[in-house]
Amino acid sequence: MTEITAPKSPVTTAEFTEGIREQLKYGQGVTPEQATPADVYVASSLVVRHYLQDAWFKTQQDMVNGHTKAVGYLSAEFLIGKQLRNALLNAGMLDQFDAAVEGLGFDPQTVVDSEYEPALGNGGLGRLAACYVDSLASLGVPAFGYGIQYRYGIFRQEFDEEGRQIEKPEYWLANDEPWGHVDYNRSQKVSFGGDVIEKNGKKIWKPAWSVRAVPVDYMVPGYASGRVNTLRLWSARSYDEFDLLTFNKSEYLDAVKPKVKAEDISKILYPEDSTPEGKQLRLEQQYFFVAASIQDVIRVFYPGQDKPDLTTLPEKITFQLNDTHPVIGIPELMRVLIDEYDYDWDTAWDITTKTFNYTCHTLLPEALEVWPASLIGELLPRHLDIIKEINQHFLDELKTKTRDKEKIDRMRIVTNEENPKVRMAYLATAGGSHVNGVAELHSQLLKDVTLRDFSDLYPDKFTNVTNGVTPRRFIRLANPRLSALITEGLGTDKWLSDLELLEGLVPLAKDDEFVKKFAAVKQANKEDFAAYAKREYGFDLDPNTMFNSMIKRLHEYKRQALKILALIAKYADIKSGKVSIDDVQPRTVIFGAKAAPGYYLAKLTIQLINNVARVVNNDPDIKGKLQVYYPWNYNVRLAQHLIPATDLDEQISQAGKEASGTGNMKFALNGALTVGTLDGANVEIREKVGAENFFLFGMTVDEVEALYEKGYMPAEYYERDPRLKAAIDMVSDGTFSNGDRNTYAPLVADWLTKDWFMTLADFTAYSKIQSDIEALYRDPLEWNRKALLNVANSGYFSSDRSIQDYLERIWHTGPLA
Ligand code: AZC
Repeated sequence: MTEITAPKSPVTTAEFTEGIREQLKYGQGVTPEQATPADVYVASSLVVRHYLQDAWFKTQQDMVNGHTKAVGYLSAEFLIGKQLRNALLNAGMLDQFDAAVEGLGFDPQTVVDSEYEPALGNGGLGRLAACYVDSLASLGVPAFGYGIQYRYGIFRQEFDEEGRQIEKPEYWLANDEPWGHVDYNRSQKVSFGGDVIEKNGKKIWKPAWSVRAVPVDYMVPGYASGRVNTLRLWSARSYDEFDLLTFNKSEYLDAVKPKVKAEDISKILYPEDSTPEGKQLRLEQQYFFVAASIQDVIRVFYPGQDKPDLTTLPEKITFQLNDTHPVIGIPELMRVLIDEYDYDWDTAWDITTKTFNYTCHTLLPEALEVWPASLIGELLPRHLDIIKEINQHFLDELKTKTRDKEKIDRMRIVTNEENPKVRMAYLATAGGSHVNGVAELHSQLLKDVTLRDFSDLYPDKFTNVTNGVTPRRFIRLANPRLSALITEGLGTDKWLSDLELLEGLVPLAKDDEFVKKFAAVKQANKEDFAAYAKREYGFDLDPNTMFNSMIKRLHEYKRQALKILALIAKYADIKSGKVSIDDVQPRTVIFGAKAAPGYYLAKLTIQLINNVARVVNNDPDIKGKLQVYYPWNYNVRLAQHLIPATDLDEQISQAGKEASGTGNMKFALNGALTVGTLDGANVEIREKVGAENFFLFGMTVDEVEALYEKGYMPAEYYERDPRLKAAIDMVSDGTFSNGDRNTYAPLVADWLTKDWFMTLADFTAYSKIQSDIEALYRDPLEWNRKALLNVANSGYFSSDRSIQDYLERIWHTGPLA
């Protein structure tokens, strides 16, 4: 007997149907006969909200009245993905929805697909934040996600005739957006600019302009927890209405100017990933959402109090800083405590350091934000004062801890130079209780390299929390077939809230019949994906080939170039007759990746991939055995379709560069085998699933360091491996640019003279591991056995486990009673 623990539905099918009818009538103003799937989507979403409302109120009340410290997850990005199906699942209304919608004559999938995906994030960091709010609610931990409701999310990616990336604005709010509740009555004022004056020894900030931060609230229903948390995304609105008295026609543009400026703050997400652009607007965005959130917390936890006792703040909430983007919150809380509530410096510092913690998501030094002090001074003059004072106190403290002057100098929060800079990662480390990396290896490297001086002097601050992903969205919703098989195999669906139960599948890997069922699930998913790719992109994928995916941001360190060069080498082998086409194992390679709009080499790599696809897919000599597809505009939806259909996934970053990766976890949990380097969470995935179930290749962190040390000469590798040479020559000779030898010249020049991430040095090892991969794939039963063991042993990578780790190691709080 299978034990089903799915949440009890708060609604019957009849009630759901009635709810949709009501919403269509009074909300959308249409009859069920006139309604489109988009209307039904909006109506259904409102019905879900309606039935969640009481649980939402209760969660808020328990949070404020109870004694459980809440979590405030401060993040510039929340890449939440489509909401409806996820909310239905978590709240236990999936069946009622399906039945109600069908009863009204609509196809549930079409209705769900009408939702516009909110793309309020760039990649891993934003998606992680979304998984974490899901897990917090599912564990019943009181929490707020705080961020920005950008009007334009990450750009929509298109490809032009030449295969180049084109960025189009993504106006996701063009239609009804039933999930976000705009709460004008709980707005906050956020100010900028101006001067600081001194009066009776007290500093007073006289800002020059202000914007109104309006909260837009998203319900975050927990899975089967009965709890509903809040994701509060701030939208910037103007205060400055037209000055009607001085208004006349010629001044019209001047009159609307302040409004344009204020509302620009939440207009657009910066499309940078791991390479922040130091722009004033970005700092405005950061301060905007953090300042509004801090005021909001005081409003929520100390309602109606003029003189709240803010020394209790660290008992009410703990703020997690998701990377350096919200770090301006540290001087902001200091300012609020000192300037607005009259606390002395030491008390304020004590409260602040107890309230904040910082997660670092990178190892690339250039991705740690550093702001010119002058810019901060212009925009936030009082904060610059406070930062300088924090710096001074910090240096004084360091002097009591070490006599190493150089070390003290290296640790300065504000640099000592003509145009001083503020290092946000250092400010976060000094101003918070804990600092964590996002995988074991990453946290170790943070301590040993990136923040070494800090970990020397403050070893107890440093800890690790390995990332995780929500099994609700990435297994149950994305892969219903596998979910059903897991439930069948385990005899319970409890794994959805206790993912380590997947271990119960280990013995079934010895059962050939079960492995065959598992293989059939994968095959059906591949067929589904082929149909989806046909429908959405016009691609003709052959589901009887190996599906080999590489989906992630396009960045040199992730080394899409390694994948495409290996592919070209294979193509060259066939073209030159070195390899007979009859011996080629059929493979479909699928890329998904956006590049930052200003990232030249990344964009050129996209162009190359698209043109390799064009040439290879259309070459009759290849007989369809090697196919390359690049579905444009990779997003959460595409991930949910592709991951369950993938046989082999690529995690091939240069060792020591990928902080964690979370795609790697989603793939393992969906029964793909990984080819990867010893980087980020790959290390832990390999440990858990077993070395024999993971295709490892490439240099280690130490080997990479040693090679940098020795002096890396990529051209030597080009000369040494004839297949690598053939591949690069093919890129140069115009094969993939209609004979034009200039198109990829900058890329080739970079590979041969710089190759900062050592793509060439790992090429030979990467090519070699392909024969192991192909040998195994020829034996479907063994391949699937290993894939099943990946599923069975990856339960650790649930975001529920990550949140448990945060609770124990950093937040020191737990579920509401
Ligand atoms: C990413 C890291 O590159 C990735 O390795 C990690 O898994 C993920 O964060 C979540 O921790 N970093 C970013 O996405 N960074 C930015 C600025 O977007």
